[in-house]
Amino acid sequence: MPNSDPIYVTRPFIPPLSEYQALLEEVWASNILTNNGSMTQRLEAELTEMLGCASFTAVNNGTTAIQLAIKALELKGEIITTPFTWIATVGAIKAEGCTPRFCDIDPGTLNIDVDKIEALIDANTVAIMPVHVFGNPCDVERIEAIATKHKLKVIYDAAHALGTTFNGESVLNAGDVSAVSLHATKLLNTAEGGGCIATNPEVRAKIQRSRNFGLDKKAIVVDDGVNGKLSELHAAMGLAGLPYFSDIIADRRDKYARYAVALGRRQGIALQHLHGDGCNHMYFPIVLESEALLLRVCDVLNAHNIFPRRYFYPSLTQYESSATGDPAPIADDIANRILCLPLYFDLALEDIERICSLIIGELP
Ligand code: T4K
Repeated sequence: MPNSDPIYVTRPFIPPLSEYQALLEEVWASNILTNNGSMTQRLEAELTEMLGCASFTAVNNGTTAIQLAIKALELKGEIITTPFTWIATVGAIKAEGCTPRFCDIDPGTLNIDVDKIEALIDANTVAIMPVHVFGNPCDVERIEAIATKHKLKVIYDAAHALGTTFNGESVLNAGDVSAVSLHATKLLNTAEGGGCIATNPEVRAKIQRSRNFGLDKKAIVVDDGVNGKLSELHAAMGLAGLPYFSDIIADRRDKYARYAVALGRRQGIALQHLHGDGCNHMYFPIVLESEALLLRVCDVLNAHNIFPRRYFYPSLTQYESSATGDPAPIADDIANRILCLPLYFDLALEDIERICSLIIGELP
């Protein structure tokens, strides 16, 4: 049945309450509420196996995951990222005492423009932090080649990329560390949460210590740390959602395709160019030919109780607190014209049809 309630850009996937309750009963019986209890350890083990990634260290959110990655790699200096991202990317870099530098994006994939990275590398550069924007995998092979050539670390802001693959493998295995988000709006959620995937066991061990104040197994402070732990209640939420993850991904792929068939090849709309076939279809962005058209589309959708979101608007070059002085005209332009349409598990197919018809009615 078409939905008469407001339709937002997303809705969390919420597992059946009885399945969450069964896990909470185990938590109650154990008396362990946090500090790397059995729920957290199970979530880490099951995610590692399900995703086929090198490891998974659960933390309290995706922003902390980026900060812990920077800490573990002991970075001090400039980190090249893009301004077409959530403010958390830049906030985490700055919180760790590093300096963000902006590379422009590719107008098709919306990811970092790999051809423009080397021009930004100088003696102060310590790392590259590309973002898998909307779950679309970056060109990880070319980024690795540049990092190796210039002896730089790579941290992927993989907040959107849980379940994304590249060349048949989890994209989370690329780079030195990938930082994911398990926020309520993500494909698998722990309400708030995140995780670090590190391929090197020493880096992984450092992240595990740093999320717990930098303490080692004897409770001696051996690393720079924070409180980045995931609670058992949050971990249980993730465990309750895990059995549904493959259904969620399949549902996204189907709904994404329906949007793409209806809106692709229309005058006035461009779709994100997917890199390979491993995108998890976390969001459905459309790039409209002008901001005026975007505002008209928003008005008509809002009038029908439908609320898409302007992710990521504005470009982070536009905020005084995040601007780096590096120009990024493509990111600035795209940020003004991009709109993420509603896409989530409970979204009715009739609503997708309705959203597409309303948009098509506004096109030139
Ligand atoms: N890097 C990137 C590239 C990121 O996109 C993010 C976060 C991060 C790093 C940092 O990860 P975390 O530290 O957050 O784990 C949301 C999320 O809060 C944020 O996680 C996400 N990216 C960002 C792109 O979007 P808002 O402010 O847009 O969320 P909000 O509350 O407006 O929610 C959007 C819609 O979802 C609402 O209109 C209704 C629906 N909703 C939301 C929540 C939270 C629900 O139905 N239920 C809910 O519980 O930031």
